[in-house]
Amino acid sequence: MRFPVSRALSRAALPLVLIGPAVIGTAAAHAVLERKEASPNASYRGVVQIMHGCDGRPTTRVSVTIPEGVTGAKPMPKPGWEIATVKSAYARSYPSFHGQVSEGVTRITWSGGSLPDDQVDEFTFFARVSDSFAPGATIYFPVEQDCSEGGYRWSEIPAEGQDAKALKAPAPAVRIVAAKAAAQAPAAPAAKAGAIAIEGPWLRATPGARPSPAATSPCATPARSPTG
Ligand SMILES: [Cu+2]
Repeated sequence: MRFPVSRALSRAALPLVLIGPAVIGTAAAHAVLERKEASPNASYRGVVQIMHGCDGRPTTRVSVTIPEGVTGAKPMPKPGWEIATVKSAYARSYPSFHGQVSEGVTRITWSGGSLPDDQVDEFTFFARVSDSFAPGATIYFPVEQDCSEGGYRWSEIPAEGQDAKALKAPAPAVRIVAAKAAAQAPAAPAAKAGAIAIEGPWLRATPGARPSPAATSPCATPARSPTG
């Protein structure tokens, strides 16, 4: 057991060792959402923060996937960046501010800009968190980050009981909490679509996202080419 592991390390881990301090410095950064909590039946301001480029190269494209159950997503324009959206049918219809909705934006992409590695920026959208999430659930907004060369896929979902900090390329996560306003309608029976039902599709949608033990940190090496 030990021999194959050390052989794998000798091949794969050398670049990681060489840039070790840089990895430690940015380990908590990655691509994240500024607001880490949202409530059912409430709007959510999603601010994707890009904290670094790819091994010194500038970020040129940021694309966020809006998960099922998050409706009415709209990007905020951003000077210097072009916006593209993908609209798809939802798995079901959801109540919204203007009646039921059964389709909407499921992906937002900003491209054409150039964010230097030593600067940070934010890419903002608004959406509505539906009643299909119960407090305690976590929803994920996978982010693709492409640079002038290379890129990252922030799409890993922690397994049950796994600490997201252990992931090499965690998907930005938002925890569902009960709305604070006690005056609102009594707690909706939202538990019918609990965490398992919601997280299942993402686990299936990101096969192979779990890193192998010898995988290098995505902060160390561009994980995939933009065309990948
Ligand atoms: Cu990072």
